[in-house]
Amino acid sequence: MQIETLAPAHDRQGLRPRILHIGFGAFARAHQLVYLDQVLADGGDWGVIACRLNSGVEDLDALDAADGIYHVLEADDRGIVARPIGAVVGSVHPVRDGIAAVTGRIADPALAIISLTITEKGYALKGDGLDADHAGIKADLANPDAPRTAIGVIVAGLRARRDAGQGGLTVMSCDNLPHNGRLARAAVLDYARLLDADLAGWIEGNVRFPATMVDRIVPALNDKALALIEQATGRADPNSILTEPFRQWVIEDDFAAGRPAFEDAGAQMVQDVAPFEEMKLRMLNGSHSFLACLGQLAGCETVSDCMDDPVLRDAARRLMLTEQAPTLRPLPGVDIADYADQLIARFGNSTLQHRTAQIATDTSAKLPQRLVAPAAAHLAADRDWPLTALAIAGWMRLVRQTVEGGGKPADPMADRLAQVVADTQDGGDYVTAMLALTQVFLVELAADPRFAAPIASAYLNIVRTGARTAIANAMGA
Ligand code: NAI
Ligand code: CS2
Repeated sequence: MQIETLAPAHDRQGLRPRILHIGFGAFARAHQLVYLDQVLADGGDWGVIACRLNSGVEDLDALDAADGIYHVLEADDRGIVARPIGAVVGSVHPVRDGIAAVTGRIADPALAIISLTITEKGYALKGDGLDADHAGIKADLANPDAPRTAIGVIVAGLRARRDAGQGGLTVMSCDNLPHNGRLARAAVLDYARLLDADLAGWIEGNVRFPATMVDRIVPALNDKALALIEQATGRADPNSILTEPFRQWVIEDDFAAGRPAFEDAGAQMVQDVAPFEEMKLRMLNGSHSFLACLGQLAGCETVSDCMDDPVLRDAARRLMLTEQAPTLRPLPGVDIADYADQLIARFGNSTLQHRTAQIATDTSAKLPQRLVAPAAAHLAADRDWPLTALAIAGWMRLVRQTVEGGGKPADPMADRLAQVVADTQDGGDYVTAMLALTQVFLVELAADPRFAAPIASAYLNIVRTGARTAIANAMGA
């Protein structure tokens, strides 16, 4: 495979710790940091402190040892471009450095932005607000000076910042949640209110929470990608990462203390992110979850394997165009059929090796925005939604198969899911019990037979014929 390794885009003189990125995983390295690196080619002092909260001390040690520099490999079937990224100026980890090192970073007057990629479950949400029964949140509220959740850490840091007499800053969520700015704000404010009403007031007045739509497919690092990284850079570096050439970032222009000129690197700065977010979460992520669950049941290890199967490929495109697109607000300048074709082409990128099992991780936190909300829209409009029903049923089937096989679903609700399987006979009773999970399905929706019946029937079809035939039958109907 042809690999072109680029020279650094800028020298690193003058960078200061102005952004704290919490959740410095695969995606942040290949998305936000790439935009920033490109902005820095024109100057500026926007350095990043890479932060992880629980796992990942070794990765941060390796990053420090490399002076913050790593490579992003942009790959498609034609070749690879390896781009050095030099925006990181330091790292911090509460387990390695102590929590005061993290809150001290937030209190630093140089800091202007806390950006987040902490996964959907990292916000500890229930519905539109904080889940006050969340075990981690309860522990942090009992011991707020030694927080372990992201929300607890952010609020402890904001308290240190207020107490130090510093001004406000911006908390920018870059996770795949609908209205991610509003939800991050709700989680932070709900938590702060439970601790200290004055602090909550200070946060309301001084901290901005812009929404963002983020898009770039960045699979977890695997051995093949590591070998390509070594080939491109001479080092099997755990912080370097393989991704696709495509990237998109739509950002609500609402920052408290300045921001990099992200638009110079191609980001779209807008007043309302919601229509972009909805389009991406439903068209891309909805079909990703469809393929993750049903593709896995059909024996496909990766998304590109799914695209090699005409039944799955055609079904993904049909899901996008007939069951997701009709639920969206039109976006000026976006041709939805072109967008769908582009997604199918991106899914077919075989260099990425994007595992269906990885995407199926945490599905209980993904289904509501990706598939349940569109189904609710179809009910309201009296339209059919057979592929959406199959995707939801496919998740239920995968959970049952995993638990019955002696495994544990990789999901924040794993224990509850295992309990549902243990307590029910397979079939309609099981589907009913799954629909009663209020974290995933709104109570009134689950109680509506027009919602429950298609899912139960899709589930029984998957059990009877297997996932692939169930899809083929639904397509033929
Ligand atoms: P990753 O596994 O490489 O990194 C996840 C990061 O989140 C790690 O730093 C981990 O320590 C942290 N984290 C996990 N659970 C947490 C919790 N409960 N509280 C606080 N931090 C927690 O995953 P990756 O690929 O970086 O994805 C992270 C998120 O980025 C996704 O969940 C999604 O919301 C968003 N995203 C990912 C894309 C991708 O293709 N990988 C594309 C678009 C968005
Ligand atoms: C995927 C996303 O893991 C998942 O849930 O659907 O991470 C997907 O790769 C990105 O959103 C693409 O931008």
